[in-house]
Amino acid sequence: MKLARTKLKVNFQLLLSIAVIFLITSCGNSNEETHEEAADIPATQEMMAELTSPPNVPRGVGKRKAKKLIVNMEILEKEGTMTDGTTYNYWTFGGSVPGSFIRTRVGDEVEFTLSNHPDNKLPHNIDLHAVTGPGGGATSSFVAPGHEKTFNFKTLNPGLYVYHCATAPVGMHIANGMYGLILVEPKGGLPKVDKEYYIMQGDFYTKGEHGDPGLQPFDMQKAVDEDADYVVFNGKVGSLTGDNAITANVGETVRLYVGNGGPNLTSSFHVIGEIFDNVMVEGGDLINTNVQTTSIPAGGAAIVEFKVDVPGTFILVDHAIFRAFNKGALGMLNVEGEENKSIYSGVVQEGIYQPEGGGIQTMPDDAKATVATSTSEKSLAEKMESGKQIYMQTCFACHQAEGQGIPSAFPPLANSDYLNADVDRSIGIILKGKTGEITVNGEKYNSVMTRQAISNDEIADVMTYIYNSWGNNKTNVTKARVDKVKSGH
Ligand code: HEC
Ligand SMILES: [Cu+2]
Repeated sequence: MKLARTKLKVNFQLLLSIAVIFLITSCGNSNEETHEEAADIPATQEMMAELTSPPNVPRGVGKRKAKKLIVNMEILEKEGTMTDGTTYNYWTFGGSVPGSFIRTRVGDEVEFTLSNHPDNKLPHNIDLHAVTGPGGGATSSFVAPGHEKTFNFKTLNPGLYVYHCATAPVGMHIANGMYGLILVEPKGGLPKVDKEYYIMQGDFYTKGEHGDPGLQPFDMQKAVDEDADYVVFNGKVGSLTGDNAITANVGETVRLYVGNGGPNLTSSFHVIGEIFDNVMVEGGDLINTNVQTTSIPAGGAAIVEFKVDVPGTFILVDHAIFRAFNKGALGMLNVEGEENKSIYSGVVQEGIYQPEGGGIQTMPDDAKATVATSTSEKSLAEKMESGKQIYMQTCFACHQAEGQGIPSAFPPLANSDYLNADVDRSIGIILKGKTGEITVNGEKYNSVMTRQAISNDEIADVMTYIYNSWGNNKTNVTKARVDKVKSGH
């Protein structure tokens, strides 16, 4: 460890002395000068950004000049595995949780295009903490399914930054996986290391308990209460264990880009059996050395570096330790190579954390499937129950928890004269979508609701739920009625 530290320190010292020379030669307020300098760096040539999914990171910027960097990011809403037997509807930047890693250098002019796949159900946007500008780009990137938007920004401050969706309800978009990291390297790049990896923690809130089987819908109340069912690295339990473990060889230097998407919990990031030689605290310029556990706030990041001196399995955890062993925040770094008895003489207790370590917990088997089943004879109570779940999964993001909608964007379903006036017309809206001007409770709306990809049975349940909530006319919508509207007679 000593060796690496000296080597890295030399590099950092070099960087420091360059910075000092720069400060001496420039005059006035140091921060602003640096800033203006960055703003004035020309970015002439164009270059496509390499984007990677976790735990991989793109090649470093090295000595390259600032460029016009083209970033094409696609939003995909897709079902994925949370843990064995449990799936979740993730909303993603680039198809992974966390989203694609973006690597830039100071002075790059980023041309960012955000595309929202036509099969998606919701509008989204992006707020990059590396952006100097309103909403970090959010105001310029709000994009509906089947559309794309482009905006430009210049990277002024080096560091490791979180990006995330900032579309209402923001907490829900983040809780569903809409976050990732963007690295802005200083001029000349970060010092060279042997291995680099991308890890991001996130907390998830599901209707069922941890380990309950089936497709688990998002649970708004648990999210508000910060009562996480899953706390994981890279979007799911086991993303960094077993065959998915990250690797290094004895003697190599390792750099981890660690972010925390939240939405709620602060990470106490720790690697069992290692000491971080360097931590770039909060992803900024401050370097702390010889760190055991580093605190990473929601919406924050840190860069940690260490040299691996002995072989074995090193466990990455959130040291708020029930999260690691009971909620999934556990990963593995497998190090291969020669033993070094002078550093570690004892039995290498590889696998000691295994029994719990997989993060795959066997839970009491009283879990009830939460997926709507299609029985023909459902009671009103059953339909209300199932309909509420579908509503919270599919309609809630736009029409809001109490059906109140969002003024001038999404019409209310609560006490809606439009809804109550014509049941078949409303069923048709779910089946086929709706565009063009409508008037709901005296307010005009002229927007787009995309066709909702749910079964006729689910439409019957969700409409029954809506009609029997919030002061509506109490219609019990049957599947037969939905079938009839669909077939057009
Ligand atoms: C992506 C956002 C979005 C989602 C998701 C969404 N809607 Fe809508 N909905 C809208 C918009 C926008 C309109 C108004 C369309 C227009 O202006 O023509 C609308 C209109 C409606 C209307 C008619 C107007 C009213 O207020 O009575 C109903 C009924 C409705 N939606 C029901 C649903 C149901 C049920 C779901 C879930 C299965 C759902 N919507 C999901 C955006 C959405
Ligand atoms: Cu979003």
